[in-house]
Amino acid sequence: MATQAKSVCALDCPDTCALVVDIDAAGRATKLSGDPAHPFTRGFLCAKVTRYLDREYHPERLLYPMRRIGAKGGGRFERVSWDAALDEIATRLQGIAAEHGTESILPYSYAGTMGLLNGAGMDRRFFHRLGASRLDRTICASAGGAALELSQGFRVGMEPQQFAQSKLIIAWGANILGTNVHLWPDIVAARRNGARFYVIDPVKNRTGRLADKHFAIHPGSDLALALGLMNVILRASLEDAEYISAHTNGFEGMRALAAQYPPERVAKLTGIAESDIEELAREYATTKPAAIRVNYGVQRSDRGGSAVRAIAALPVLTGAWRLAGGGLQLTTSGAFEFNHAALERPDLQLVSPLGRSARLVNMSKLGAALTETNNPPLHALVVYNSNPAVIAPDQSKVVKGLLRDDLFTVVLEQLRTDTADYADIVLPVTTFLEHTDIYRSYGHYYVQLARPALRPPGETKSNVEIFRQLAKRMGFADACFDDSEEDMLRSLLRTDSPFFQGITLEELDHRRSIELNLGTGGKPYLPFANGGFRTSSGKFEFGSETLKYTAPAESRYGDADLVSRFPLELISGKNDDSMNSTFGHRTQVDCQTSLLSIHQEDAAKRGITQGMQVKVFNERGACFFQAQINDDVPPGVLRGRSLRWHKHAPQGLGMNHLTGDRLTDIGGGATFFSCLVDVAPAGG
Ligand SMILES: Nc1nc2c(c(=O)[nH]1)N[C@H]1C(S)=C(S)[C@@H](COP(=O)(O)OP(=O)(O)OC[C@H]3O[C@@H](n4cnc5c(=O)[nH]c(N)nc54)[C@H](O)[C@@H]3O)O[C@H]1N2
Ligand SMILES: Nc1nc2c(c(=O)[nH]1)N[C@H]1C(S)=C(S)[C@@H](COP(=O)(O)OP(=O)(O)OC[C@H]3O[C@@H](n4cnc5c(=O)[nH]c(N)nc54)[C@H](O)[C@@H]3O)O[C@H]1N2
Ligand SMILES: [Mo]
Repeated sequence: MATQAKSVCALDCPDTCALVVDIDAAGRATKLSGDPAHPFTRGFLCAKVTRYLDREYHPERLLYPMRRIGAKGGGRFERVSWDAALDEIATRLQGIAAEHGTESILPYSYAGTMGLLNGAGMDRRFFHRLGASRLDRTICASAGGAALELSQGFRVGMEPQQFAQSKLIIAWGANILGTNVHLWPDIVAARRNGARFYVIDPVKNRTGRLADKHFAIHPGSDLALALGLMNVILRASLEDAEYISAHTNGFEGMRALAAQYPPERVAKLTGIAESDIEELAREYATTKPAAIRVNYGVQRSDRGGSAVRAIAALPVLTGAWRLAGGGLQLTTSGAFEFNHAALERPDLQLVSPLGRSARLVNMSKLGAALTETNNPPLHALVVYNSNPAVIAPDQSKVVKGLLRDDLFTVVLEQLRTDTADYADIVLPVTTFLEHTDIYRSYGHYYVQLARPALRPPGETKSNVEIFRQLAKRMGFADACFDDSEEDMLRSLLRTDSPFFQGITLEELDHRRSIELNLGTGGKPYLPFANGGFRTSSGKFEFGSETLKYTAPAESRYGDADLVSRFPLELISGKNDDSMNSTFGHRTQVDCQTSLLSIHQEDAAKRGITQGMQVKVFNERGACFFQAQINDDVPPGVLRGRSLRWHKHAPQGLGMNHLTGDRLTDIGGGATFFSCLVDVAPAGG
């Protein structure tokens, strides 16, 4: 008999959708849809997850443990038993720990699944107990996250449904239709009520095309724009003086800094006309309520952290936080105050051979970590929930590291990714449809639980089970390695946070999705209407002393020598039709990740014509694309869409052969979008 089951989309996306899975009599899923009962999912899915079952049942799904045969990186493997695979891993890790110290072992993971048990659960316990190097997980959101912590003390923002009440919505480096499509209905509702919708983005993507106004800002100059807007607001005395005096610190410094950024100066720094800056500022300050949806695109550049701090100052300056439908959203994740320590057990480091916290290795510098790190050098890498051979910057270095014969690499995966090709041992894992997990969100305030909807195929196991078994193999006797999924869920929910008041595992099992207890009794959640900042001062910290704008070195306005050699800026933003590299197995010729948008002016100068194969290059490497000449980008900017698997790209070269591994100003994040290149016909 056909049935339906509930699940949760585990992909790394702010929307964290509630799913309904149609299952036939043989237990096979026939359809995925958005749960119509979920207040944010509202019964629809994005195009990529609608087709997720192609991936679930892909003929190349990994089903058995495998061991490398032949040369490192050659991608040749033989099937082995789980016992053989786990024994070999344990023996090798023990040997490496004995010879080089436990910190010569590095886990590498990110948000391939957003589930907490499989994303930061038994794995964390395992590596803490082992005394392995700790991974600083900076690849995506750490600059913006750190900025909010410094300014607001707390990574929360507007409830998404409140955007429907806004009268002015600014999507600031936020491709809502591409990466956060479940917010779109609220924007449509607001516009029906007369709201205006503006987009600030160097690229005119689908979201920008649907806006009332699109501001094509120079990449990496958002800090300057925010300072310019503050300049106009303060000059016209449109600030909320009462809110500022009650709830902020450092305002006078901010005023002095903003005074140095009049519109005529900011126009030059940002490429946005003086009159547009003037009007935008006045409109933003006088339209109530006004909302800013800023996404992570803004902070993937050298000055990204400061940019987010300055943007976050705007709703504070105007008191936009006072009203429902006003404020800002970068993330909502800070409200999910689970008992992470009980799940991850950082205390286990004390009983590891190190007896202290292990060193931190920044994941955005993986190439350097594998090829340059000493004391001790890395000798083992365990990868799960991530595909570093594609997604990490400065790929030439990453690949050089992965090719090291004296690096033992284990990869837990669902498909034969590029990273899996470099493994010594590949372990087949379940998908989110096949295991239990619990989910927070970074785009809404619902906590969700998923139980397995489908049977795990072949010999696949979940990350949780694999690390549990590995712990036994390593002789870790601590009781936490016997914990079941239920035990782990209960530990996570053992929290004093008021947000979790009244939320139990039983209730979650029953309802699957529960709104956090935002303490509003059903009224809109206004996190900062009356202050409520969680900085040590309890106030919003303007931090003006750290916010002076200087052009990023890797931009058309930075290092003159570099600019003369590589005059174009490459933005490798998200592809509407994929999820980082998660759908990289698709090789259809229409795959958007092989396209490059270029402006007519830049194309003509280089003899590039429509549809031509082109080579984008800089001092770090090269990558090939098909040119699309259009007005998606202004002159000086190229746009690629991330990310295809290297093995499906010409000469095995991907986007991240071009990007560098410099870190952001705050938070140690990756600077994917501060990237200078040039382009030429591929044949030339
Ligand atoms: N379809 C799809 N959805 C996804 C993903 C995906 O790969 N595909 N990835 C998921 C992940 S991991 C994340 S972190 C989120 C990210 O979601 P977003 O942050 O929305 O995605 P990005 O494409 O990184 O950046 C957003 C926009 O910022 C713009 N941008 C680039 N540089 C600048 C700049 O200097 N200033 C300004 N103002 N804008 C700039 C880009 O052109 C882009 O349109 O999306 C998630 N959702
Ligand atoms: N040039 C450029 N590079 C970028 C970006 C960009 O915009 N431009 N974006 C950056 C950003 S924001 C991010 S977040 C990173 C994302 O980079 P990654 O975190 O590497 O994300 P994905 O490429 O989607 O790969 C996730 C992998 O996890 C696997 N996976 C899923 N579920 C499970 C599971 O339960 N267990 C195990 N073991 N594996 C699982 C999937 O099969 C997939 O291969 O990429 C970064 N790289
Ligand atoms: Mo991300």
